[in-house]
Amino acid sequence: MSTTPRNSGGDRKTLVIVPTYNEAENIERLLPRVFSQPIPDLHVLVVDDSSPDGTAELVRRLQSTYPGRLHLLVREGKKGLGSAYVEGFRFALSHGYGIVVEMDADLSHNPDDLPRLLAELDNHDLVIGSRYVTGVNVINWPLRRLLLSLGGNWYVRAVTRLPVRDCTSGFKVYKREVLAALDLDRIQSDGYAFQIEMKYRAWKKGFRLREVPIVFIDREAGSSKMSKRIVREAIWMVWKLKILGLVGKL
Ligand SMILES: Nc1nc2c(ncn2[C@@H]2O[C@H](COP(=O)(O)OP(=O)(O)O)[C@@H](O)[C@H]2O)c(=O)[nH]1
Ligand SMILES: [Mg+2]
Repeated sequence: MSTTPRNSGGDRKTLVIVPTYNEAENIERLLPRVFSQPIPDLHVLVVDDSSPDGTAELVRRLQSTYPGRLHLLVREGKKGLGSAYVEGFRFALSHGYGIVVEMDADLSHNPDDLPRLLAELDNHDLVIGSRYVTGVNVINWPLRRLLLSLGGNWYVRAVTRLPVRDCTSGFKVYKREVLAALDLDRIQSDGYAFQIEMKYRAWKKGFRLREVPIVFIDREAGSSKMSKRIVREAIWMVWKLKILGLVGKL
């Protein structure tokens, strides 16, 4: 398998979108690792929900280190991961990015995996960094969290038939065409449900999905924003998606 990045042409600018809520410590460590990847025309957009820990101010200060390549969107109040990504997608589409990456700020997603994920775009439209294609590649999660993730993925596949092992993965690479084909106004889910919804909608539109094995390491700094509400939302959302798919209203 080649690891040559796909975006060698001038029109294949890549945008890595990183949503943040109280990730000052992590974003400072993440950014140099992303920008050191051998990927041409690589930009980052941080979408911060006015984190009380000053994540946005820190990013603003770092902008001079990466002139013109580090973008920041600050929203008023914590509005959720899903809508942060949707705003990021709109930014990507309106600024001519050809490749768009979803990535967590907490270093659970390894920036060194980016070239390997991007290389798969030669033959696919949505590439998913997957914890579950080669066994279970998750480090440092409590057993309860792992069982919730594995059980959740089984449930999503059983209900929707989405042919993906890691339906809730948030490490993803889209070709611009995928985002342009989706009606972003309709995407209102958050957390797990958002990750499932994006994959399901892309699959239903006939785009080619590909899972690439990654190792997911639980965060060392900061705290998780996972909640019972996010799990509940995902439980009913898969039925909503399935029904919308069946009646052709996706
Ligand atoms: N902008 C924004 N980012 C969020 C929000 N909730 C979570 N995030 C970010 O989404 C990413 C994943 O969240 P995380 O809490 O690590 O989820 P977990 O890995 O499932 O425990 C991290 O970069 C968070 O800072 C939110 O409401 N708004
Ligand atoms: Mg995390």
